Amino acid sequence: MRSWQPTLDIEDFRALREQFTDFMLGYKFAIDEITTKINILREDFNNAHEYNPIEHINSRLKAPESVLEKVRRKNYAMNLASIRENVLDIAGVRVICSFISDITKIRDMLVGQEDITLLDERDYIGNRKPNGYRSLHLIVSIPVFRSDRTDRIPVEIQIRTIAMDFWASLEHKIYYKYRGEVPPNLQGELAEAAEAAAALDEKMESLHRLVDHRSKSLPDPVADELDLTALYMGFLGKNS
Ligand code: 0O2
Repeated sequence: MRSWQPTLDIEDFRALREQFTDFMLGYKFAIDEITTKINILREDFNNAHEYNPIEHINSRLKAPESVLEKVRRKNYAMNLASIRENVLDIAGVRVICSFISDITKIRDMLVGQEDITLLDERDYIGNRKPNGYRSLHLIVSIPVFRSDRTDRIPVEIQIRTIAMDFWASLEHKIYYKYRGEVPPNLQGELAEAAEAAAALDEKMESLHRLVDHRSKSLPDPVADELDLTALYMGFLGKNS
């Protein structure tokens, strides 16, 4: 019979835990990178168009136990390589927009960035889920520059309107309250609420189109060549 070696086992366990913590840190950094990118887009878009397409941004790092529970549930191999390849929602970022048209704008601005690779896209807005769930899901990968290496880390980005988010968070609470067995009458009510949320999104979108959001006119000729002397004199208070 194998002898029990508590000291060795604890050391091994610690080493394993440290390795897993380091692995998870990469996902935290990826969230930081994506969040910074989205915040830059938000500020820059606001500056260029005097309009802000992003209401707010949330992020979450899957808890280590939830990662391992998903690996077990999905029957993936219980090692880091398998998690890296199969569990693509460890890092999650949610972007809440006011209007449906903002969702595509944010999507295109992000996916167009040269260090971002689009791995997967699920359009639950064009194809809403049978329960009424709507949202645009992207799985992207982004380089994370660690002190000794560069890792490409996947991040799940969910982009949705305020109405979609309102519906999804309530549905999520109801789903968990009933442990996935939502009674049919409540399912019906949720479907109705999803319809109402979609109608509200369309109404808001059409009202939004009536508002003029012209871009600031860019100076001509090319801004790089503009003579800044007048600005300098203005700062010195000498242009009057
Ligand atoms: P949390 O806590 O938000 O992370 P998988 O993750 O692989 O099991 P799948 O089908 O590949 O699932 O991914 P999918 O459908 O793109 O959805 C994953 C996430 O989208 C969920 O994550 C939810 O955040 C959200 N989502 C998808 N469908 C629904 C829905 O019907 N209602 C609500 N409220 N949210 C939904 P998690 O892991 O469930 O939860």
